[in-house]
Amino acid sequence: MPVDIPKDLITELASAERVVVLTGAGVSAESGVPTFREAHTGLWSQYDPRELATPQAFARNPRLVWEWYEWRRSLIQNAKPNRAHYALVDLEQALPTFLLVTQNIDGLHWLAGSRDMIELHGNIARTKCFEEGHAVTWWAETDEIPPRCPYCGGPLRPDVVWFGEGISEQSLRTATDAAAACDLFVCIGTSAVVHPASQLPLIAKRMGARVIEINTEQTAISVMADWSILGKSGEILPHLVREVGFPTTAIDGAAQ
Ligand code: BV8
Repeated sequence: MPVDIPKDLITELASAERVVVLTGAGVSAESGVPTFREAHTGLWSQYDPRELATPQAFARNPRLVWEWYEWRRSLIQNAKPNRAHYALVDLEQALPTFLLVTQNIDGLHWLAGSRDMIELHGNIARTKCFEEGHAVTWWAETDEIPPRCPYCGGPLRPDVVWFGEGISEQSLRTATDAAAACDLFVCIGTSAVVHPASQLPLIAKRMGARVIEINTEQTAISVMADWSILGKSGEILPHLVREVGFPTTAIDGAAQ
């Protein structure tokens, strides 16, 4: 599908000094990872994901929540980064100052080669204990679900930020400071409803940055964005990198 990108957007990105990108589940959709709201299809369709992704749900039924994350891990383990992920690696290499803030827990940005990045909501591949927060990379084989922490015996849980849990102060401070200091903020594949991530484009705008949105639908921030480009990030981003004239090393490398 031809991608129509306004010329003034291309000029803005080519001359940008400090760029912050916020990604959501839409960036991983073309890798076959269901968006958060789709992550309750099949046997999980009877549950509201926002009801499962909470400490209360885990305390009430640790087995159910652990198995939901095992199911989501199984969906992610064969997923590969798509052209949107690689285009963001090329942008990171080309721009003077760049920070990627992702709400995604699937690790695909890191896998594609992004390094100046913050995983605001954690990472589903990491496990910690529910009681003391010990990072746990190994536990004894057991039939017990969830398994237990080898240090304190508490139940294990995924190392992600649940609803009602605070984001790491350092990550949030870094993301907020970068949003306040950037001259261009790009929102990609997010419905922009989850706090505090959804505040970042508003902070950038308030501090004078221009805002670009790339999404397959209108969202809560479309009205405040300077450019709202409708379409798939896996199509738009590689085209945008080429239109700006930046090297497409990561995009081309992935194509081989
Ligand atoms: C906190 C990890 C305080 C778990 C997630 C103020 C007002 C209202 C509510 C609140 C508020 N402050 C706090 C809250 C509560 C809550 C919240 O925001 N609730 C929402 C529902 C209103 N926030 C919190 O609880 C946060 N914590 O504030 O703590 C605090 C402080 C100190 C001490 C204690 C407490 C924590 C929020 C983190 C929650 N964890 N993930 C897991 O994944 O299992 S969030 C989870 O949902 C995902 O990670 C994801 O980030 C989010 C869904 O958002 P999106 O990524 O945008 O995905 P979505 O499916 O919605 O949209 C996808 C978009 O992509 C769509 O627009 C679609 O059109 C588009 N798309 C699809 N395909 C493509 C595409 N676009 C481009 N190309 C494509 N191909």
